[in-house]
Amino acid sequence: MFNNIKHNLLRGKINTGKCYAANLVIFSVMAVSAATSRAVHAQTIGFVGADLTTHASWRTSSVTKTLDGDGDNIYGTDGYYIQTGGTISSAPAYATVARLTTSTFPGNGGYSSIDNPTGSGSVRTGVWYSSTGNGSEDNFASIVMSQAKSFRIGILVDNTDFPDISPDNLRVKQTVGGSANTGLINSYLQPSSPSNSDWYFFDILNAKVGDTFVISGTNKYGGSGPQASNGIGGITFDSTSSSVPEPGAIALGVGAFSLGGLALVRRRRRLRK
Ligand SMILES: [Ca+2]
Ligand SMILES: [Ca+2]
Ligand SMILES: [Ca+2]
Repeated sequence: MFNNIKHNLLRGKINTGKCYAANLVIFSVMAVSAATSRAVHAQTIGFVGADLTTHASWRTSSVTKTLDGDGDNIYGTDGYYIQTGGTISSAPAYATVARLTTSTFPGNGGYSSIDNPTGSGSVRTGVWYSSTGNGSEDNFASIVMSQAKSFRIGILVDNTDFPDISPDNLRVKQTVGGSANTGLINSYLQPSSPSNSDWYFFDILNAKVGDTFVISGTNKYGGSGPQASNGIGGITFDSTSSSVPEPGAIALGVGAFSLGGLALVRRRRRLRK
């Protein structure tokens, strides 16, 4: 008898109230889990902090770097773009990076020198820049994802001879696949000693293939003179862990939805009686 019922259940001939209730609850849990999963894996972008002490020693692992995304005390472990006489680059495996400024400048004696990422010694930095009006927000670079990834970017500023070539605010925003946006983050001469290479870090979490992000910044003293320029010295990439959901929040969500499913089943049973 039992085997017969089980056989018929498997073949879909019997759909008892209990079976319906169980199926509904299971479906409810699956639906909530899927919704929770989508919410947890939405892309987020956030400002992490500024490193105002490492300066030139960005590749020197003996200098502790609490803001390094992967903890090896080397900025740009996954990749980097540094403007010098040309652009020294090592592309990250998970994204394509493009310069969006109108111009590049190789630097001069007043620009900071930093660790040479391709050998010993140091390299003099320059900038990816555009010359625009005062207060203009200019795009510096785009990042197009070729793999799903959570990562941290570092942006090199305050490396120039005229300090106001560096932007006074930075922003990272998503332009394809979503609309995440950090808002403008103050990056103006922090602290007040200029031309010593500062690094500003932003996390991009749960990025998907095809997502596009843009780094931009506002032009301090745009309009005329050398300070009309608005630019950054480079970008670094390091892996970082993605955000994880609060276990309590998920359990509550599933429980609340399941109770709702059970209430619906009970109401339908009452109607049948
Ligand atoms: Ca690193
Ligand atoms: Ca400027
Ligand atoms: Ca500084």
